[in-house]
Amino acid sequence: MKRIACFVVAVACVISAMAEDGSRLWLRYDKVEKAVVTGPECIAAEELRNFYPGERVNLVVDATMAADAYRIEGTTITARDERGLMYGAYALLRGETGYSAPQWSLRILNHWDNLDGSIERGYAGNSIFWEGRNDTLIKEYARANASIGINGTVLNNVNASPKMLSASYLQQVKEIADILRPYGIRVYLSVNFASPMALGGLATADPLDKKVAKWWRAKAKEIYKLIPDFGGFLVKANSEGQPGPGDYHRTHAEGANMLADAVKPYGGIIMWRSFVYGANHKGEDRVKQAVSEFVNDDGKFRDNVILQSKNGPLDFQPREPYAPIFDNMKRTPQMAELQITQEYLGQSRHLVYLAPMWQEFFGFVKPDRLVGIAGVANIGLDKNWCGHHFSQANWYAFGRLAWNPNMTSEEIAKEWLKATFGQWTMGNGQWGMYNEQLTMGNGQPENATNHCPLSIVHSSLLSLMLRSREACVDYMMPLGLHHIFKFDHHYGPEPDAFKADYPLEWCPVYYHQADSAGIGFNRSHSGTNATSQYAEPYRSLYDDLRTCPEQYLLWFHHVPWTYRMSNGRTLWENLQAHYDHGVAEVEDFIRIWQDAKPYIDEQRWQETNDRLLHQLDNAREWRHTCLTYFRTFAEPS
Ligand code: GCW
Repeated sequence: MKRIACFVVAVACVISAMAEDGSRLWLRYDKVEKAVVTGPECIAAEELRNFYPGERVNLVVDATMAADAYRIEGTTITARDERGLMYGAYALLRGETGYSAPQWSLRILNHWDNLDGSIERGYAGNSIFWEGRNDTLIKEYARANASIGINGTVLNNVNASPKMLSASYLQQVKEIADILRPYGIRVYLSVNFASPMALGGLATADPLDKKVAKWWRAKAKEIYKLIPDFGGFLVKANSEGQPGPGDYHRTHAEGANMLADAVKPYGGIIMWRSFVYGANHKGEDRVKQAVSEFVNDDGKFRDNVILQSKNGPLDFQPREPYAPIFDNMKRTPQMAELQITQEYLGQSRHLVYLAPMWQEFFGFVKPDRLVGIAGVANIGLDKNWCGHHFSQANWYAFGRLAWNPNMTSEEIAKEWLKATFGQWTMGNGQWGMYNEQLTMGNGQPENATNHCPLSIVHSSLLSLMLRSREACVDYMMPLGLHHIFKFDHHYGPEPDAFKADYPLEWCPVYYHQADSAGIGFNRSHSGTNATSQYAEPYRSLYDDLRTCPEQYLLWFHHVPWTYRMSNGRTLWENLQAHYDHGVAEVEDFIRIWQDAKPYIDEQRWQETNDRLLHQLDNAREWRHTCLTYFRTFAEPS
């Protein structure tokens, strides 16, 4: 009997060791409980005591160190306070040494989570914060964020419900803040500009109305009483139907400043979004509207207001040129908003590693021009947090780039792969430990009973990740095409879509402008002149068809189908070749994944494989739909 029980326990252990549902993210350390840790009792000490495989770690506090920075010498971590020690501890667990300090003090996730638990553009289940709130998960979330340096989170959708600021919800925010605080994460809220009316019963939300300002001051006081380290507000105003100061003929600066004054006494900030189009700009090229709308406000904002802008001037497309608002607001602190959730990049169904896209952006908008960085989160209640196992890499990469935007996509992907798939199952069910030296060199893993080419698996997965974003651009919208997605849900192609009762800026035909003469949106001086919003050298570079980088060609120019491109082939031939290449890439990704099968645990392999097969179907659909439609112009019968 006893023997049977032992056997059952042993089998259960093996099964649980094998069950890999992705819930442990990149934090898949095994408990070793070996190290003696000296220094203050804190998260760093706890993590190292549990997981550091060495014998001893010293934690040293040095008040002269910069905020959040750490130094690792041997097994001594030095930092200004417990938060810095915590970042240092996670770095030591990653195998880092030396000194490191973050680029920005604001490294913030934006959750588009609604109070009913749904998530706008969320593809990984419902919210961990609202309705189905799960405090155990929130703690794990805090730890995961801390491990990559994220130090702030906006808990609710920018399309904000006024209810967010009601006493009962603020109590919940306080409870969440209490869970996040030990991990160095501050809480922020998106606010609805008309809250004083919806919640406070006022007749107006005019920012220059004294009662309105007083209402916000009282609200700030109430919040800070509950949450003394509350970060501040994020505001989407006069955009896509949201209320704002424009409703009272007030400027964005007037609206933002009124809120800024309310949180100022407590050290709070206002992150004011520039994602505004439509209403005041009928007929103007949508990509020009943010600059038109905000340029007169430059220099008029309080010092605790930050303008938050998406990386591109349109809306998180697979590829956009950088947003020229970063060139135009010279006296206003700015933050960039990146989108981790893949709204327009295959959502949680496509494997698309986004770090290369973000780095492309930092190539134009240098990190030191920004005071912070925000990422629209891809996190939900799904077992694996992000829907797709590889979408975890985008959360990871956002955090790592928020800490150090000079890291390469490759470095980050290597780190992530090692941490996430670092324990490989052998084909025969045995486990092999990832070993950097062996896998990055040509050796074989020490304990492999079969010959396991880990280095090959590893480098092919790396290559898959690094090629995935360009592949997505190719099979969706190459050469500068943009926004030819299906209406509303933004998954799949609909290049012919036009609906008279929709704003023109939502219609694909408005963006590709295909006709018998050619394809593309003329934004040069002979078109909408959007190029004039760019600083040199980009203004001239983009304006001239001959110097415009081909990856932005159809973003800035309407180009004849027969136009000869740099490779000597016509635009139409090139367009087809890009779609073909995109599809071929996904076919290759599937081959790579098949080859990796023996070395990946079953569940994650299977779930990723199912998605890759779906991705291939969708890539083919993109190619077929777009080329069939464009052919009607390019090769009229
Ligand atoms: O990309 C668009 C999305 C909206 C989103 C909006 C925004 C939160 O389709 O769902 O709303 O951008 O960024 O405000």
